[in-house]
Amino acid sequence: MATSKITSLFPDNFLWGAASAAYQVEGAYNIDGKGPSIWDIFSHQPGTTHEGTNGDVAADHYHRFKEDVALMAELGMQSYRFSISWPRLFPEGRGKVNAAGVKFYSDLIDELLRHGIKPMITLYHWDLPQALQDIGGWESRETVDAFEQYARLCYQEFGNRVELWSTFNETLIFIGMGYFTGAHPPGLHDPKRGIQACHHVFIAHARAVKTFREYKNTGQIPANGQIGFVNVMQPHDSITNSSEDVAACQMADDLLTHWLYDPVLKGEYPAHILNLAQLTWDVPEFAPEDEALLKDNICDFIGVNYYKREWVAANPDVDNTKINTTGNKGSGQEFGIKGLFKFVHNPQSTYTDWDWEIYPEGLCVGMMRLKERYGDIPFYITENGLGAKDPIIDGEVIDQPRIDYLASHIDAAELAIKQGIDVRGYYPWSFIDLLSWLNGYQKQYGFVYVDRENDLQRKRKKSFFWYKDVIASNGSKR
Ligand code: BGP
Repeated sequence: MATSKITSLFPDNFLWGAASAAYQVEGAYNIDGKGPSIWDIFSHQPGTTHEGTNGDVAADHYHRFKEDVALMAELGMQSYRFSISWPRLFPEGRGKVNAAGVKFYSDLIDELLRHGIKPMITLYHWDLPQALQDIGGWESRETVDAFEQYARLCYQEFGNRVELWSTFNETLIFIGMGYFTGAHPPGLHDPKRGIQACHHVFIAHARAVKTFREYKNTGQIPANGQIGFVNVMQPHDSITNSSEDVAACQMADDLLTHWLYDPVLKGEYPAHILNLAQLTWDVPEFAPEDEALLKDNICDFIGVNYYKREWVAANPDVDNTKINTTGNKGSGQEFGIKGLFKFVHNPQSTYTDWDWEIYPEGLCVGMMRLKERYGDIPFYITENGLGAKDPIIDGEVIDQPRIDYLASHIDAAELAIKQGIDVRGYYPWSFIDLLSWLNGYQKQYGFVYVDRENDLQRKRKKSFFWYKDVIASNGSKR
């Protein structure tokens, strides 16, 4: 429940923000010289997304960004996390630059700064240029070269105005769903190819961090510029104390957390898992410079996207990956990798309509576990939120469950600070209602409602007014 306190433990320079991603919010998918991304192509194929929904129009933020930034300012947002659409800047993924794309982001950044809102840029939130997928996507080293070219352009064009950058958003999802479960593009079920693609992502990240520091050293990016990596933070807990379940839980942690955090925070893979992958599939294959690149380019901060924890059990039988994309409780299946682990429902827990456990404490526990493994790194909570079909009562969007969800997670963020964790910002997902990749527009997350029946008109939800007070009181009123 929302509570009122006299003071909070959030430091004065704590950043209260909100987040979005280009494909989910911008629309204008084929406007002003933008090239197609893998999501433009994938979502137009029948049967790939909920009822064929796609980001062709999304919230039309591309055309309405001034109105949206005005709403952000009214909300009191101090920072806005958004991603750049790579094919809007490079329609072919590399080579010729699309000046109209550069102008769009330049104008957006200026508009944010004019309103005192710090941009936090994500370079890659999954919309790979299709032209690069056509040459192998993340399986190809050419995509790594192209990413560095793209990152360079962004630093050159926007670096003098933007302090906070992250390279990638959530390897767990775009590699996991792209190469293991097949639910995201490129729609494969091939661990060997997935592990190699993921390795190239880490190398692309390391090269972009290296280039970033070169720009900083020459003063083209200000000295306070920071670059990080954003990962899913999904704490795993064993459903029983049996040694089988505990071992399965450890395996889930190793594969889904340590495999994806170690390369960017320690500059290496967990040795025993690397061994296993190389024995089983002969990947990842290292180029001569890879090892040093990873070691020398540890990032400045980690962004954590926290929505839920998973309960884990041993898994002798289940090989399912069908998730709930309807919002009807219980409509997914148990997720599992046979022989390794599976995720199970805990009847004692509370779940959303999409079967995601609501466990606010996990936000604190997750960061504590990461701190234990990686030491004292700065954290930004780069996503956190409740996906729901919001009730409209007498024309007002009364999203009380979202307020309760966010308030309890802000409690957990404050507890983390109390435990000595260096948490520097909080970016609920999402600023505005936008496309959910596989769930369409029915799964809402925003503070601002978009009336899809009525020319995409914006409307402030109940949570908008609540979050405004949270920000104004630096978290003490919630
Ligand atoms: C994260 C993504 C976001 C966003 C969010 C909510 O994994 O980074 O882009 O979509 O999850 O997920 P969903 O839309 O599937 O509910």
